Amino acid sequence: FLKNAQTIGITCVPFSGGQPKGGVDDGPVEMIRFGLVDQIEGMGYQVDISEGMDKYRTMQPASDPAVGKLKNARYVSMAARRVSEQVRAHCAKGSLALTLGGDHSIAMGTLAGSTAVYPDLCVLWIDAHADINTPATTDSGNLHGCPLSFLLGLCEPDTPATQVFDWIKPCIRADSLVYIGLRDVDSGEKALLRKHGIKAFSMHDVDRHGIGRVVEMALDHVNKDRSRPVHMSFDVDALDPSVAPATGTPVRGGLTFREGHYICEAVAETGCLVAMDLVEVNPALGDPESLRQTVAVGCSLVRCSLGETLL
Ligand code: 4U7
Ligand code: MN
Ligand code: MN
Ligand code: MN
Repeated sequence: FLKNAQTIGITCVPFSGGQPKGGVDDGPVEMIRFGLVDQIEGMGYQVDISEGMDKYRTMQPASDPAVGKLKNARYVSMAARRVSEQVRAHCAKGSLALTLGGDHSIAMGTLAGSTAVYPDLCVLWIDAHADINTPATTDSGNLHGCPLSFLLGLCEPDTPATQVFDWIKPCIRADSLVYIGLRDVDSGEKALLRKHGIKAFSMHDVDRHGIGRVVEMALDHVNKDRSRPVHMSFDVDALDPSVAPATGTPVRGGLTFREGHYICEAVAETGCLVAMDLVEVNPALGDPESLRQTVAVGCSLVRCSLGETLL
């Protein structure tokens, strides 16, 4: 694959169906309003925005009863499928696919799309949460806590959920995934991480080793010689709530402003980034200053991932 794409293909996903709080569907419009497109163009990239903002809201089915414990399953499936087509098209053109969420259930689509073009890519999942609940292990029934179980092929077979999401084929191997930032992992998720030997760097590991070593170890695990394409899925709640307060499931004790940016800079340095998600910015939560701060930090993480701060 070609390192260092010259075009950024943006997919805006104003979608909140993977969790119960309204407002996360306004994440993309707020980041665009903050000037993200001009900022990226100012760095010398071409920007290609694939479609307008309203498509996802209008695709909600009139009736979407729970599928087992899963809420809005049909809506999430339809939205993620559309996202996968957008992201695949961007990647197929050789653009770096940047997806602005929206809640994290949309990663079912972003990774289905990116892996269709780059089957050998590796995944950096930056999050307070592991997002690997299956239809059976989830307590909340919120699909933003489940995308990885579908992508890894860990869902229980032959259930109603597998039918609703039948278009998602397992596309990520357990040894091609690594986490940074974890600090709120459900017991069923811990069992899955152990069972499948999935590498995870929690906040405890960040405290112990420092972010520099953690990112190096994470990249060494999935991308030893820095030759594989990288998809980074960045949930803004990986950051400490003092840095990114406007998000639906904040957890204390997160990454500092610099630690979050360091991850993005180190990924930019590899030249291997082919897709990035920036999700879970919820402008409806908190006061105007929390909103401004969270949107600003989201845009700043994106720019750093595109190499802004490299000399
Ligand atoms: B996010 C949770 F139970 N694990 O499944 C769940 F703690 O995309 C949280 O990382 C999921 O924000 C958080 O509902 C999903 C919960
Ligand atoms: Mn999270
Ligand atoms: Mn998440
Ligand atoms: Mn969250």
